[in-house]
Amino acid sequence: MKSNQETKFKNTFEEEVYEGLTAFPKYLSSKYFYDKKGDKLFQKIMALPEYYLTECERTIIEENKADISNLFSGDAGFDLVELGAGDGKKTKILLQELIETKRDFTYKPIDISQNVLDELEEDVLNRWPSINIETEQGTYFNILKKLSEQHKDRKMVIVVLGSNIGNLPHKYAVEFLTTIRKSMQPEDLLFMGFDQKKDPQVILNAYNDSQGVTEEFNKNLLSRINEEMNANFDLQKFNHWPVYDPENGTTKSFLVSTEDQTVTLQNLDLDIHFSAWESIHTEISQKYDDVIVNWLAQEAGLVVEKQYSDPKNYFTDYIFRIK
Ligand code: AVI
Repeated sequence: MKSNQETKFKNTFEEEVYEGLTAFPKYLSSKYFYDKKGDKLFQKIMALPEYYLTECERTIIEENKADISNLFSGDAGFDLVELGAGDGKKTKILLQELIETKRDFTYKPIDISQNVLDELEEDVLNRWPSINIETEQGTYFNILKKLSEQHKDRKMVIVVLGSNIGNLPHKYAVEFLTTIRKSMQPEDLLFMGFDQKKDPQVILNAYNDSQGVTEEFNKNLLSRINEEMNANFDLQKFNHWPVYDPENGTTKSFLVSTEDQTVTLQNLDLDIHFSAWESIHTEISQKYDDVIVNWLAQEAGLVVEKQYSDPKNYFTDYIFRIK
């Protein structure tokens, strides 16, 4: 392997790719799945029959929207802060309910992508021209920091849908929840989705769909490196390989090199050697049960106030308060 210690990185993507591919075992962060093409592929995944998470959470929200909006609203007005809003499909069920029942609220969707926010804002305003909507572009961390520094005279309800927390190992999940807790006051609520432990085959199918969209989603990371770092990954020479460990509830996705090969990343002045069947770990998608969620909450200074599950108990949305 050739490496140049003096390499200057153009951005954290380059730096993290360098770190991950020169480590043993090799890894890459799933946060880099989401460029324009990755966003589109993820939308496609969410519509797949095998990717049950979306439909389960939609059912939960649809069936409990009256109860949830009562809990959110209380007696006064509130800010509905959605982290990682995306296209807001599931949230719109709640927005409809809140508007029909004439609640006083401001919808504050937050996303890393300004493009996503612009489309969401346009759609929401088309549906409900009188809604109060304030979009904010940024990372969760920066926005939460800002929220915790603001003086708030209004109740805040933070919403994180889709089991996004599952892409973090427990240590970082606790850090994430702790950061959220620090931005909350006693009357504030956190509404968050957690995908549950279930038949391992159902989970494996969700991450190894029959149309190969999840494979393309994982391999898009290699395409991005090819394009952005002038590299020559041959996508055909890597197999997408998800595994699920029912003991700890962790799904891990790998890209496995099908042969002995060397890949060059010209912009990083780096040659990476892969032995035949060597892996790159790309993502974790953690699955939970009530014990784990209560433990995470406890570690972060939160308590579960209420929870809602779909009829098959595949997915649960929990409402947390500060302890
Ligand atoms: C965004 N996140 C919760 C998804 C998940 O289920 O881990 C990303 C994903 N990866 C493969 N399919 C979907």
